Amino acid sequence: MLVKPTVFTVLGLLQCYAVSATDIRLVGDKTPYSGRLEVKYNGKWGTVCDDDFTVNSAKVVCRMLGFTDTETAKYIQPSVYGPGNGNILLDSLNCLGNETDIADCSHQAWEATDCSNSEDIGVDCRTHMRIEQGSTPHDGQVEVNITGIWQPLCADNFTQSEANVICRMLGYSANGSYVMSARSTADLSSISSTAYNCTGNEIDISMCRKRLATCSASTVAAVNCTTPIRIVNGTSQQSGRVEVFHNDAWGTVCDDNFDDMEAKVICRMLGFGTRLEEWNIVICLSH
Ligand SMILES: [Ca+2]
Ligand SMILES: [Ca+2]
Repeated sequence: MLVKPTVFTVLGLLQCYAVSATDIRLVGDKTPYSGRLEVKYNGKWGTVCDDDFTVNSAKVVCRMLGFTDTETAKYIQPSVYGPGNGNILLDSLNCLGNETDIADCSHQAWEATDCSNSEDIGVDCRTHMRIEQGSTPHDGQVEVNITGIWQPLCADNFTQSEANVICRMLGYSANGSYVMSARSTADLSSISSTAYNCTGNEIDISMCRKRLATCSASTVAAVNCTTPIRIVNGTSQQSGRVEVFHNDAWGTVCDDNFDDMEAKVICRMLGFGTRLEEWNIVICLSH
């Protein structure tokens, strides 16, 4: 049977080729939001020189890493995250800001450089968030700063998933977060017009799906990021074995290195005063 050659021609024309993006990463900081910029070329990781590096190049880096609010992107002086020990792979990298890959930006030939590792550039991609007006430093109204102005986040469909992401961004365990709504005196125009739908695993709120918020001026998003903790099986409400809530279950705390300092923190979290401890049984004293 004859096969019409045009079929092959059409299939050939439709064939797509995957264009692979340049591999990049941020290294040398204790958070995943920032660090020394490293790039992979010919199978090896190396750094990027600070010559000609602007905020527009930082925006492209953050976009490549999945941060969508690139307005908050900034570059960080080389001294902050320290020098890398690999080769300097890019010099005079200079992006317009709208590129989707740094390889598309202007730069010297790969590996051609007159820089030293003391010029290795860093980038910070984090969205700026804070919690305000709470009853403790661990809870309060959620505020986001993308445009240079702090704006309360709308409580529109604000759930545990979004609270998890926000608590993690603030340096808390995501397991401790729960949702509250706060009554706010903020007027509607001061509230962020963006609402977020997160899965809960994102490292930054800008990685969540965004939509236009439907907002009431009196209700804004709020979180409590305190780690859930309790003491059980003691002789009173003020003593017992320490348990923390993690991954939807209560569990215990090992006594290794556990001393008065840890007990003091736990009693304070439970609203009690000073403490005593013996093994991992904590006894809190009333004020
Ligand atoms: Ca330089
Ligand atoms: Ca140079």
